[in-house]
Formats: sequence, structure tokens, C-alpha cells
Amino acid sequence: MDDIAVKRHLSALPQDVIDAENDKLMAAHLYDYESLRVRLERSDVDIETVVRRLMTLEVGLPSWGMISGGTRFARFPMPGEPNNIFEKIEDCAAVHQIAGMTPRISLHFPWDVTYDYTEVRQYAEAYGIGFDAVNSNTFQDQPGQTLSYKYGSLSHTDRATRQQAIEHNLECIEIGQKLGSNALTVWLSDGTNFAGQAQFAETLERYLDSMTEIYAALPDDWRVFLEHKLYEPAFYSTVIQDWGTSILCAQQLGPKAQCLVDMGHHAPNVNIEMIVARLAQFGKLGGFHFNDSKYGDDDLDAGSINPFQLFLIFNELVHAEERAAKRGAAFDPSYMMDQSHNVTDPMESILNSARAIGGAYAKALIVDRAAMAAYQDANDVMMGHNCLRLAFETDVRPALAEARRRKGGAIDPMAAFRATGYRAEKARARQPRRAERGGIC
Ligand code: AFD
Ligand code: MN
Ligand code: MN
Repeated sequence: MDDIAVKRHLSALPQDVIDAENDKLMAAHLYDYESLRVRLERSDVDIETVVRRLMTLEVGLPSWGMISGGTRFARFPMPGEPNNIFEKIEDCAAVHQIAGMTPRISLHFPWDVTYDYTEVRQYAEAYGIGFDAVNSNTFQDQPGQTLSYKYGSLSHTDRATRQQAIEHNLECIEIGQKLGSNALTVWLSDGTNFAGQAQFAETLERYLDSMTEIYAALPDDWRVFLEHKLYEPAFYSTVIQDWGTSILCAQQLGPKAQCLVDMGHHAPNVNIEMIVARLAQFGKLGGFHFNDSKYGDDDLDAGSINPFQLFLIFNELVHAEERAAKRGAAFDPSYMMDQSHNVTDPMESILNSARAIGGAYAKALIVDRAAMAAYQDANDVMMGHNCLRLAFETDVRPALAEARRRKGGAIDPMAAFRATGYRAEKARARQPRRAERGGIC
């Protein structure tokens, strides 16, 4: 790896292939871009400003989403998928080269445990990839583990089991420091399957005691993200079941503790954009796990089921961004994806998701906020609503394509990715993964 580590920003994909694909589309792209520019100008929106803001959008990729996912029934591996952290980083770099908005990878431990984190960091840096929040895992027992998490981890009734889970989280922070990460995400699977299995209050107290120890170990510039989830694997109750419990715990722990919103972790029909607004208003919106869902924690591709919801979330994010800017306050949620790709090529799903997330942001950026505020003040319901509808119905793809192109990415991500033949080449070069039994990852 040493020869790779000394170079800077290797290309995972042949840039000339991306450029050639862009050349083919350039005339049509310029025409579409000009049409959008004129269209937006009529609403006093400057397309250049939109493109420049789009160019600042960054979304971290889940290391566990780079391989084919699976259900609890089966996992169907695909030829050419990554076998280790280096290959996952390489795939992230390839996606970033095309999409221009995914410069970080979020690791999950112990799944991504390796022997030399300096080497991993250098390898990633060589590709221009950094590290997003590190994720701890106390929802599975690992080979050789002393105490079982069958009945819980950070909230377990047994002090020694809690201690083991605390130590795992402390180790994640240490690894994260070596990698240059600055956040820890704690998703806790602890909960119950039966009424009477545990007391809600005491369980939460034990969780808070454990989290207090983890919080105390956070370096100065670190944050801890609390990821709530209402069910699964526990089916009667979970300890951090919703954003209410999450924000209460984050407030009790202190300013470095914030809430992470995974879009699939709510009851059906919950108004997620409103949760986003509330968390942002109280400085507790730490991060996102973007994905989409039809029924539960489906981990489908962002924007594939309910793009309007994704847009409404970004509408709140842009509003929160602007509110914070006016007050000189910080607003810096960490955007990440958390998807499971069972029937598609993970890289293609991620490219599509990046497009959906960027598109939702672009649409949120062109909302006429001054007009909407005036309609709201005048209680003109229909016109207030139409400010959002108009933005949502606008085809913003040329602005997004331009943002990608200016970063060396592709006007048409899917076409460019397929033109590189990346996956077929990896299918030849990489060891095939063995067919595994079921399991989320
Ligand atoms: C879980 C949560 C959490 C966790 C992931 C593991 O969304 O983010 O880290 O899946 O695959 O459902
Ligand atoms: Mn998640
Ligand atoms: Mn999930």
C-alpha cells in the first residue's frame, strides 16, 4: 500500500471515460441549464448561487452499504463487491468521483476492524476520502466475546455487560481518532419483546449512566449522535424509541450529544420534517441516515419511495441553515446514508440516492422563502403551499448536473459509471464473497 499512500488523490475511475461521457452530453446539458437559468430568473433565483450551494453538499457513505445487503432470510452477493475496508474505500472514491458529494465513509465496528488504521487513513486520503461518524455495534455478539448482549448492552441489568458495551464504544472513539473522524453514532438495539420484561425508567437510567461514561471520553471536538428507532430487533419497546427520548437524553448528556434521524426509524406516517425542525431549533440535530421506506426500517434508496418527504426535510434543513446564519449560530448536521442494497448494485443505488438527496436540496434552495413567509403572515394557505409545490415540481437536474460537472463528476452518473466498466473489472480482480446466511449486513 505504501506506494499508493504517498500519492495524492488517486482516481478510482478513469477520468477520461467520465469526461468523454460528459462531452457527449455537453450540448444538451448547456441547453437544459440555460432553460433552467431563465426559468429560475423569473422567480428571482440565481442559478449560480444554487449551483455553488449544491457544490457544498456532502453526504457520508455507510461502509456496510457498499456490499450487497440482505434480509434476515438471505443475502445474495454480487460479483465484484468489496471484501475489505480498502476495497470499500475504493468504491466510495469511485462514487465520489462521479457524484462529487460523497467525500467520507462511515465505518462500523467491529465489522470494519483492521490491523493498521494509519494505513487505512493514508489509503483513504490518497483517494481524497475522509471518515464520517464511527458506529459502534452492541447489537450482536462477536466471536470470543465474554458476555452476551442477548438481553441488552448499555442498558443491561448486569454491570459487567454494560461495562463491556461501554468499553467497545470507547474503543470506537479511539479508532475514530486515529482515522480523523469526529463523531460516534450509537444506535442501541436494547429493548424488550414483552410487557413486564423490564422497567422503562430503570432501563433508561442505566443507559444514561453508560452514555455518561462514553460522553466523558469524547475528545473536545467530537460529538456523539444518538440514533433512535422504535422497533426491531426488539418488538415491544426499545430504550431510545423516538426523538422525544433521544432529545431528552441528548440534553441530559450535554452539548456534544445530539440526535441522529434515520428516516426509516419512525412509526408510519410520522411527520419527520417536523421532527427535523424541532431538533434543529433546539440545537440537537446531529445527523441523518438518509434512506427511504414504505413500511418500516426498509433501508431503501433515498428518494425512491417518497421524494416529496425528502424535499420537505430539506426544506426544513435550508430554513434551519438560514435561521442559524442570521444568528451567527452553528448548524452542521452530519449527512450520511444508511441503505441496504439487496437487488441492485450498491454503487448504482448510492449514485441514485446522491442524485435524490442533491435534488431535494436543490429544490429546497429554490423555494421562494420571502414570498412564502408573506403568504404565511397573510394566512394565504393555498399560495403558501404552492411556494413549496412550485419548487418541488421544478426540474432541477441541470443545476445538479452542473454542480457535479464542476467537481469533475458526471452529467449523467449512471451512464458514466456503466461506461467505466468498473464493476465488471472488479468482478475479475476481486475475490468473490462467499454466499452468506441471512443478516442485515
Ligand atoms: C440499524 C440502524 C443503525 C445501524 C445499522 C446497521 O439503522 O444505523 O448502524 O442498521 O446496519 O437499523
Ligand atoms: Mn441508521
Ligand atoms: Mn435502520
